[in-house]
Amino acid sequence: MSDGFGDNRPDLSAFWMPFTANRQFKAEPRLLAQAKGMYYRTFEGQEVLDGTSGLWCVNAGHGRQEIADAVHRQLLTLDYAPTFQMGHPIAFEFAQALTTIAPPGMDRVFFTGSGSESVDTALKIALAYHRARGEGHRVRFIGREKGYHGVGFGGISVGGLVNNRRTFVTLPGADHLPHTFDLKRNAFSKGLPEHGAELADELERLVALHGAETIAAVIVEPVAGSAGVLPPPKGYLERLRSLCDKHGLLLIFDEVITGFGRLGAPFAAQYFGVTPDLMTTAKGLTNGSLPMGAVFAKREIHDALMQGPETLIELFHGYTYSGHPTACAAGLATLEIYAREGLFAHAAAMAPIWEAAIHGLADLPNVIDIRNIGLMGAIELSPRDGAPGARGYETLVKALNAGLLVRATGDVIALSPPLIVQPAEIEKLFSLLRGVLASLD
Ligand code: PXG
Repeated sequence: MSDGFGDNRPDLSAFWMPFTANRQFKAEPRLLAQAKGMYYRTFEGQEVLDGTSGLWCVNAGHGRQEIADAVHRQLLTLDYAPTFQMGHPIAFEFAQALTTIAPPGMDRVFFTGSGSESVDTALKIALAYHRARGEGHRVRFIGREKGYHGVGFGGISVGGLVNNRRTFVTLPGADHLPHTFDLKRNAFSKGLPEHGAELADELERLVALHGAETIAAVIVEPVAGSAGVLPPPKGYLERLRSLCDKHGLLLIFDEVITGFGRLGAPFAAQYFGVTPDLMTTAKGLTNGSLPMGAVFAKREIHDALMQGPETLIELFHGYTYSGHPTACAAGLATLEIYAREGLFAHAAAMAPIWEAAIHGLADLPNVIDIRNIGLMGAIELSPRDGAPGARGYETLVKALNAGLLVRATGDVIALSPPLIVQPAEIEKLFSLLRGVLASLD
């Protein structure tokens, strides 16, 4: 066959692919078949540098033997056991281990199966917490424009990406802060943009509009990821924290992307020195090896729900796979790798090299902004007249052909390499990308 897949290519028709232009993809498929370290290998055998840690999740790099061994052992020791009114040791062990890297005071952990489930869980915990304290009138949520909080009904309701919302119904009672993207004032910022902390004060307007006593929580990504890597303006998160305190609102950080070392600290909470009340995670929790999420809660929030008769279930919420033993084994092995290899500190050490390298593309045509923080980065391309997203998609395809995996959302090229990345690979990544961007019309 001319496309090189030969006779072994699977039939692509049955798998209805997520967030994909299915017909376009199946006409011209891109199949990743193997992975090790910083590299994928395509179905056709081409080596591809992983510029995106899969989908922001394979923080310790691909094909880690320790994770494979731990999962194998666990599958044969205890493959599955329930956590509803039963328990198994490794779920407790993993939760306990997670508290050693958690932000101060956030030492209670609720396990889920994904980031979307973590978000719905956090929103529900916020409601249950207020109700347990006699403030059941706090039922509204404040998200932010351009926010991405997964695809559950809770997540799309507080989320702020129109394509993820318009086809579906959203929960009543969700309102949104303005986004912080400001090309005019902040283009080509290195790290945190100077301008926009005052946008956090919009929370005052929403409080005045709805009444503080009707609002349960504010949820934001500390650094917006899916919207195209938008680091918060200097001082913004601190202001949000103090306004939430002033009005009795819980602050939820959605750390599904920023968690587990992406910024060079365990969580964005520690990176920014701003502690939320609840924190949603997934992805890097198991190095992307098995699906799992976790919500971290301040102990006071957990304890507020531990009241009433001890025979009663305190929170009517949970999943078949909450604390799945095999996922816990993967997670524990992942945490051990992060610690043993000092990967969070390594990410912090690589961040300045990453920053210099990504901003080195500023001279290329069509580049209208470059953003970076920790080991996250984005290059914003001007849209082609009448064809928004075309330049971004073409970059994705050409980069893959050149041996580099990037993520394109619209005309934003997002990058988030595994934290094991070395300076030579950073150099290679941006030299490949430079070639691709220079070749675009
Ligand atoms: N919150 C945040 C901040 C996320 O980034 C989710 C929740 C949902 O997680 P699950 O595990 O349910 O997918 C996410 C997921 C992209 C991209 O490239 C980002 C995500 C997923 C897929 C693609 O922008 N983030």
